[in-house]
Amino acid sequence: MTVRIGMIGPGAMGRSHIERIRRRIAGAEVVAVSDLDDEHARTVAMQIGAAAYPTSAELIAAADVDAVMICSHGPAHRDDVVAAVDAGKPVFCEKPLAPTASECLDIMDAEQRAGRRLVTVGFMRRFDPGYVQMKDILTSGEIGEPLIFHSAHRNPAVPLQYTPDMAINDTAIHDIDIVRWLLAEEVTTVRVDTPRATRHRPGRLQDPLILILSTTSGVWVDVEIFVNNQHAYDVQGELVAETGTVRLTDQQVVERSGTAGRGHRLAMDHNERFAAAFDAELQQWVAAVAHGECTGPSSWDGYAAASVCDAAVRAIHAEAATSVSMIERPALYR
Ligand code: ISE
Repeated sequence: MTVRIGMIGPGAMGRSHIERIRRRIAGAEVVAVSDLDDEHARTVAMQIGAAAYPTSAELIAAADVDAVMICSHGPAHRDDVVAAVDAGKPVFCEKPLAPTASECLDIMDAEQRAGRRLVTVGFMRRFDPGYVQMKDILTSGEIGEPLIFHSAHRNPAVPLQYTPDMAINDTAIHDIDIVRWLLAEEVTTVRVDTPRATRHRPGRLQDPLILILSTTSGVWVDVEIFVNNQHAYDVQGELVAETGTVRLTDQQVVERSGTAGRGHRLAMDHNERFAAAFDAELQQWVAAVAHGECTGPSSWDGYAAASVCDAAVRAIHAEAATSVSMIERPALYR
């Protein structure tokens, strides 16, 4: 079976997913697109031989759309995810599931009304071979209990429309999710520290930021968010456990020698750094949809990450450690 996908919001991320589906993902094709910018939707549709719909509601209702991918900006996610769930269609929603935990609750309510999981959230790091190996080593028990996790998330630059809250809701959310997934426990408190700001930040953005998280069992996590480092997309992670540590390496497979010395190049964006992870997450989603199943990060994961983000945004303004408040996990997500 070929899964016929309708994509809402084919911006930069959406278009890279379209390329991926056309070139590397088996069993799927994008048959419909819609965008707030109607002309953009028509242009993309023409390029890939899909239908353009003037509204997301019409795309979701289209009889030849089996499943929906939502790649629009975060604030637009909730209504479209809920509409797709109400229509009984599987949804792949790019992160964040929604910018606030309360919007994520609306999505979980829709799934509970439907009586089944239909939503998969695009937390692609869970599919990265480095993080997967780190989790395998931890769960094997070989290095004992986890104690500390150091994370760094660096971007070369961000656009002018990147707002201060996006450093949390759009960037740090990846580190928050990977910590929950790796340690299989929830984050309970968040503090946000603000080091000296780089002169290369646009406007009044606070950059870099340091998040200090602690988890249910007391694991201590530091996350450096630095989104204007001017040189590379650089994601670092080091897990410190009782009898060993596991650290991500850079993903390059060759080193080059020349007049400047010996070394490897660094990735410049998330598509390059996490190419294998994006392929794996989409292939798994397509295969699950084809079998009438729902796998991958759930709405609960989207909600839990958003709850930590809400607390982090409060922590910046309160200049103090803040507790994460979450509802009890509904049975559907246990
Ligand atoms: C972007 O939306 C991503 O998801 C990238 O992985 C992240 O590094 C970047 O900061 C975000 O804006």
